[in-house]
Amino acid sequence: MSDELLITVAAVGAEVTRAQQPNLPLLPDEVGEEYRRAHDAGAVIGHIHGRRPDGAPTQDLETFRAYSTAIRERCPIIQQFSTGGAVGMEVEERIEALSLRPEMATLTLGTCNFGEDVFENSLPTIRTILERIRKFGAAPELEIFDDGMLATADTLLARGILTAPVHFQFVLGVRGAAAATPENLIHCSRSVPAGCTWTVAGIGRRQTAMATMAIAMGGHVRVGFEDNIYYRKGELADTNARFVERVVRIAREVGREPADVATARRLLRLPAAA
Ligand code: KMH
Ligand code: ZN
Repeated sequence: MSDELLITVAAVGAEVTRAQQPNLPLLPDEVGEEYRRAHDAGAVIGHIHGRRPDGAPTQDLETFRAYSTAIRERCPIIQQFSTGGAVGMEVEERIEALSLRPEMATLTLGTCNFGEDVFENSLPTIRTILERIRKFGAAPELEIFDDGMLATADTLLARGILTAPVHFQFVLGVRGAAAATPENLIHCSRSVPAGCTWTVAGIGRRQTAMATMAIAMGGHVRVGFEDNIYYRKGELADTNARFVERVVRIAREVGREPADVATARRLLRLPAAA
């Protein structure tokens, strides 16, 4: 188990609205400041979705260029572009910003219900996204929403389409996919091949409980408005950094320190200097 804790912040997301969370960053300067605050608090990976100024989700190249520049000007957080985008997006839209060569990009390994919608990731879609991720030199983060996606990870690793060690993200608590329970987190963590790293993103009010479990188990943590907007019951968080600060406090209580960016690159096997 690594003593260093990788903290990912998912500060924007594709679904949460300003009406639900008035502090949601949308414009490039707001996004840049939000990732800087989270990085100052201890986050080393920034999971990024695009939004238009009116809040509509977009994976548009120019939006990502503006976000990426605004973040880079302010802090060295490792940029991880979403390739999931929002439900219903065409795959080409989901991956067009990868030409900006982010250090990391997500790769969801299957289709699942997503609230009232369906998050579609057929095998041909997965292959298309993976090819584009490789073309532009990003490291994939395997997004696992349920057990079927773990099975797909096994298959792709066995066929050599994916190669270990690789980084997994367990997104637990989406309505229609695997629940954010201790049993599911243990099951997921036991499924990753030796040498791989893993992170959990607990959705909604399970965010802190899942993060606490992962810290104790030797895993890593994702927090942020994409997954949860409340600091505690009935109290909206004023910034994503609040979640990061809380995770850092919990981690230190059990002897784990937040990793810095250089350590994160080493743990994730990313090239040393971007
Ligand atoms: N917005 C979700 C439908 C990812 O970022 O790669 C998909 C998602 C996964 O957030
Ligand atoms: Zn996402």
